[in-house]
Amino acid sequence: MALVKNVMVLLSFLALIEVSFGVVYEVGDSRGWTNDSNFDYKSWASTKEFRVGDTIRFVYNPIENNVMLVSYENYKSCNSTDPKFVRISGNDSLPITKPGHYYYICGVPGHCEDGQKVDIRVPKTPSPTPKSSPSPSLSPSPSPSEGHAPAPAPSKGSPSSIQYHLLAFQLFIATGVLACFAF
Ligand SMILES: *[C@@H]1O[C@H](CO)[C@@H](O)[C@H](O)[C@H]1NC(C)=O
Ligand SMILES: *[C@@H]1O[C@H](CO)[C@@H](O)[C@H](O)[C@H]1NC(C)=O
Ligand SMILES: *[C@@H]1O[C@H](CO)[C@@H](O)[C@H](O)[C@H]1NC(C)=O
Ligand SMILES: [Cu+2]
Repeated sequence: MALVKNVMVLLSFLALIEVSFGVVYEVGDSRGWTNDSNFDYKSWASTKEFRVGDTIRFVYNPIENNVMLVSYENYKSCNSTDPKFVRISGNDSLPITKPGHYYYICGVPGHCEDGQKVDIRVPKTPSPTPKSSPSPSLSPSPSPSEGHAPAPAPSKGSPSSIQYHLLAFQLFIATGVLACFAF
């Protein structure tokens, strides 16, 4: 029973770390935020599981692009006349502070119409991570953030290395915590 309790404590601890650090998602991965070649931001977003505490980062050439948060209506119609806010630095990190939809478009004429728009959907309750029942073994689960950190794209590009750092950090903590319980 003590073991089960320990495992529960460990899992909550990991969840806490996950929430306090979050994941940084670079929009478009190595392609960035661009109007080139009609990059499909919809399918990019569909492979992600965004959560409160994560950060959305837009990296782009600020001479030719910008970032606007808009309403659903204006997202649909690519209307950039009344944005909720505008970012123009070329490297904008936008933390997710609450659930809901974040509708971003590029306000440069024609770009949103060419597909430079993304809907960041953040579910109210994180979808329950299918956790296997606590294993009697003391070895830490190899993937504490399973179901959250996106599977590293096997193809090309450099997925934000910060994700790997976080994972490594979690494993490091998990090992430490397990060691404390074990002795
Ligand atoms: C992207 O936008 C730039 C400047 O607005 C434009 O010159 C270029 O043709 C666009 N690229 C595509 C693929 O539409
Ligand atoms: C664009 O949005 C603004 C504010 O949301 C609205 O007043 C305006 O009529 C819209 N323009 C078009 C062409 O739909
Ligand atoms: C963007 O900014 C972050 C820090 O906010 C930095 O780590 C990253 O290297 C920057 N990326 C580029 C392409 O400048
Ligand atoms: Cu643009």
